Amino acid sequence: MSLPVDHDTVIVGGGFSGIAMAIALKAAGRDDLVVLEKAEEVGGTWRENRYPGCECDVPAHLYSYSFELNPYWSQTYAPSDEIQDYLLYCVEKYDVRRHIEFDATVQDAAYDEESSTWTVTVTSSWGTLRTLRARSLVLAVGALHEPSIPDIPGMESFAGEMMHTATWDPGTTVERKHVSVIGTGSSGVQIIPSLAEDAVHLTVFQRTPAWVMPRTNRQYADRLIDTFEQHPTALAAHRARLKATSDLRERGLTSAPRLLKAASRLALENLHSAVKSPQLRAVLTPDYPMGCKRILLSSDYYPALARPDVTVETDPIERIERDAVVTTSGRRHHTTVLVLATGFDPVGSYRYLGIKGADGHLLSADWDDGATTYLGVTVPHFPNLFLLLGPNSLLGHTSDLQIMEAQVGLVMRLLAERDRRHTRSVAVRPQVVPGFVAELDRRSERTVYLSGCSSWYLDRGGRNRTLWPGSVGEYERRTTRPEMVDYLFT
Ligand code: N01
Repeated sequence: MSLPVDHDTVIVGGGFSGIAMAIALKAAGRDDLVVLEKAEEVGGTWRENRYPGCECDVPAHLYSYSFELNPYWSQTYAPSDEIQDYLLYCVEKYDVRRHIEFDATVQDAAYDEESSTWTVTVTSSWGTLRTLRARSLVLAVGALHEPSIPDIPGMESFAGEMMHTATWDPGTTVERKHVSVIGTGSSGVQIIPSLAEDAVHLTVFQRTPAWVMPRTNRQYADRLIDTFEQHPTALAAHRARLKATSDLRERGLTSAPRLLKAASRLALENLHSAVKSPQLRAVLTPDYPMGCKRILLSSDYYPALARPDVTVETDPIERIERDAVVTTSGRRHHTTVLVLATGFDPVGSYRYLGIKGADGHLLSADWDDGATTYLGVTVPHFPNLFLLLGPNSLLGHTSDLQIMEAQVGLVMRLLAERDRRHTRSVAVRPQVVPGFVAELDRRSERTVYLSGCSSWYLDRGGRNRTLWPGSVGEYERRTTRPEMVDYLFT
């Protein structure tokens, strides 16, 4: 049965990946598409994360679209508002805005086997509810979208300002306030130095010390920017160099113990030169292999922690009171602003969306025992559904945008093949996926990610269901020449 559709493709999410998907579809003449964005602007994680000090810890020339190189990045690691401006520029340049519906939150989506279409239920902040029918559904909802909020006794009684780093209100001021930060991952390490500058006193609750490498964030000289602007080949060569070294580093960091040892020495030297107190140094020295959690890059984090008006608390938190965070040893840290730098639930976005596929399969139920996909893009029993930057495909220490572009390319190839065969649906064959998951498990065993720490990369069972354990190059090869026999076209 063939049913009329509202759009050929519905894309959920207007962040980097949703916008890239829209651009690729338009370029291929598939412009009957809509991007459903829950907020009032595009940007995804870069629109939401507006905490002081927020920037990208991947060089900007690599953290941008390969098809839209930007000669104007002001410094090696771009601040979040510069990244957001870049994305806004791309939206206008590629005429994507007219395809975006804002204030459109997808509640659920169901696949109809008879018509091979998706029915997507969308709500707005006004409470309106409507449905859209589409042939293909792309979930570009991001892995860093659902904040992970700790369940600490007494949180509801806190009378000051409390926010997660991803919900930081830029109007917040911390001058003359006692601030506490829980969490010392990538977000914590970025926000802590700037809060330390402004607060009367800052208490940092550290559960696990991070490995921190020194970082130099160079301003690009006008002359270099001019060269990049006038000579696109120089700009492309610069990016290619960054890509080559970052891919090498990613591979080395994940599975080359000698390189990791050398990098660990550098990180410890960084700690020694920035922190003079042996007691504080001991507290900040990690006791697990470097790279197991994301390696942090900062040259102002350790100096901030060494300030006299900053306390690093390592006793576990017992409870939160009206105006304090209290540890199990009874220490009471007076707090008027409480910042949760406690990370994200990488499959949270998928859990809250009710995605119902063929034969009664529910994505959240199928993933109850761990998120499984094929190459991070397709899921068995979910025809014409494509994920971007979903589980099984993120990278630990370099630009995820490289993986995302490869995924957009794979989606385009699958759609083209679906058309070429004059079929209405494409889905990964269910029998292909166990082999892929076994490969992920086998290869993850050899990476540093499973070397004895806990991290958001691992699921409840301690398995890596988040990261791609190979190189970017390998991922690009496997998606550029997909094995079409792995897919079912009906
Ligand atoms: O989150 P995290 P994040 N009590 O999960 C602690 C990306 N990112 O937002 O290590 C006390 O890394 C937790 O402690 P522990 C990047 O991909 C990128 O910082 O579990 N502490 C940890 O210290 C990154 O990997 C940029 O023991 C609690 C921290 O909170 C990802 O986002 C910038 C706790 C969480 O660290 C996530 O980073 C920022 C509790 N109950 C983020 N619960 C770029 O520059 C959690 N913690 C690109």
